Parts: sequence; C-alpha cells; structure tokens
Amino acid sequence: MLIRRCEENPIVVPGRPKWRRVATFNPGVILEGGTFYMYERCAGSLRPFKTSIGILKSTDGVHFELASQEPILTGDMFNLPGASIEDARVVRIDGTYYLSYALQPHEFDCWPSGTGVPDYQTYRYEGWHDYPRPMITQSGIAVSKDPVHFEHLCFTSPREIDDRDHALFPEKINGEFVLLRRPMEWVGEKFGTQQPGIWIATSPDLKSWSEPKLLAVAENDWEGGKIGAAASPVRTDEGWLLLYHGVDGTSTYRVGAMLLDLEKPTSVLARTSDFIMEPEEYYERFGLVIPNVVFPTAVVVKDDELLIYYGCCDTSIALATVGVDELVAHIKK
Ligand code: BMA
Repeated sequence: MLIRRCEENPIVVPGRPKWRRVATFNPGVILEGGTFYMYERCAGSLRPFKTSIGILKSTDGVHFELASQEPILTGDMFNLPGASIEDARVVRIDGTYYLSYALQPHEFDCWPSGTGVPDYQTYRYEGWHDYPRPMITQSGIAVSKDPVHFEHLCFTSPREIDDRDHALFPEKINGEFVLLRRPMEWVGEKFGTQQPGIWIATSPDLKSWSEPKLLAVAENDWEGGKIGAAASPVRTDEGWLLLYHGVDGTSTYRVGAMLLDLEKPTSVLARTSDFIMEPEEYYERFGLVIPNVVFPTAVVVKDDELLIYYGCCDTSIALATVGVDELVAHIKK
C-alpha cells in the first residue's frame, strides 16, 4: 500500500495574523459542495502556548487561504481567556455542523526540548489549582448551522478527568449520535483495561449518553501505552474506516487504521498491526514544538481517494492520500 505525501507539503504553515504566527496544526477538514473548510489549531506564541481555532478555505484541498481574520473559537467564548481550544474534528449531520474540541482551561508555557514532549509549565498561571492535575483536558462540542459560526453546545467529558481525542461519527447510527473518546483515568479492574483506550458511546441528543464501551487499546510496540482516535470515521462498503494514533516511548507519533462494523460500530472487524504512517519527511521529524509527530485529525473522501490531513510536530499541516479501497484491503489483510 502506498500513502502519497502531497508534493507541496507542508500545505499550511504559521503566519499572519499574529494569533497564528507561531504554529498551526491538527486540523479538522470538511468538503462542502466543492469547498474545503479547514479548522486549524493555531498559536501566536510559545509562552503562553495558547491555541485557538482558525478557519481556512480551499477549492482544491491543497491550497488554503484564511477565511477569517479572527479565530472562530477561542477561550474567551468560554469566559476562559487563558484557555486553549484544540484539535477540532468536524462533521455535518442533518444540516448541522458539529465540531468536537479539546479544551485546556488555563494558560501554560511551552519550552521545547528538541528531543520529545516539550516542558509544559503551568506555574506562572492561575486557575490550575482547581484541577486534580495540570494540563488536564476536557472535551466538548460546538455547533453551527453554517461552516463558520460555531457556538459551544455541550461538554462530552467531565472536568475532573483528562479526556481528549473526541470524534463524532459523521452520521447517526440507529438514530443516535456516536462518539469516540479517550479518557486517561479509565484504567484498572473497574474498567477492564490496564491502558487508556478508545471508548465509544451513543446519545439521542448529545446530552444523555449510553454506558461507554471499550473499543480498542494499544496492542503493538509502536502504539506505546495509549492510542486515540485520529479523525472522525468515514463510511466504506466494508465498514467504518477509523484512523488512530499511537505514541511510543520515544514520543514518536504514528498512525494505524481499523474497520468497525457499519451497524454495530462497537465491533472492530479488522485492524492493522503495523502502523500505516510514521514521521519520515523533514517537516514530520523536526518542528518548533515537538519532533517526530504525524497527527491526523481529518480525513475526506474525494474521487475514491482518502485525503488525510495531519499536524506535523505541532508546527504545520500536511496532506497525504491513499486509495480508499487500497487502504481497506490493507487493513483486512
Ligand atoms: C497529544 C495532543 C496533540 C498533540 C500531540 C503531540 O497529546 O496534545 O494535540 O499534537 O500530543 O504533541
């Protein structure tokens, strides 16, 4: 199987205005009637490393330009001026746009180490003492009737636990919304797993949720101790195609893939044992914030090709493509 990197990678880089001049990464992308909308996570400084969501547009899925001079989702909208809004994953269901995001409620500083996860420091900032541990992430959903004007709708995890990588399925299944999440604290006998995993839950209204079920945990060395959903799944004839990320002991982020049953997405039909993407190119191995990260957060199907949009080193955004059938056959092998 061949995953092709776009020759123009990285396709989106930091730049003006100043709220995005340091980093842009981990984007949501949807294709709507010939227009690609990209929801970038971007930062204007490393200290604090406060990220918000900006919006870009494209007609070819490769060349994007800013669609708004202001970010469309910021901490201010949550009355949390220091908050970071992160990793937007966007779907449209029945004419409404749903954007799942991760929220870190207060400021922190980023001191890159060049060798792995940066030293993230919270001590200069107030508010973190309300939480059991610093850098904790709560996840939620914002909604809009158009691709631009999102408003916070609900939280999909409690503030006491560290829970990110939330992704909605792009359709209701048996009349219900379906959500993937990755709660770090759901480990131990009570949860039936020793590792944080990808969990799945359903809801008629995004308010009340079914008892979450454990969908998958790390099984291979490259996945390290935890995996998380990459992008919202896409429908194929053979099942829901889900990309996910794993992070090994050297903090290298790689990508795997699985197929879930179309009617019963709690059931994993097939899964790659080896990764399908890892950091190879310069822009995937070196960046301003963290080295060796490919972090897909969006997939779009166009002309039987899967367009994979991914963050590189928390610094820039790249695109890779693979035939949908080719990838599905590879997962089933
Ligand atoms: C994860 C998340 C991602 C980020 C990645 C690499 O834990 O914070 O948003 O891209 O780490 O730093």
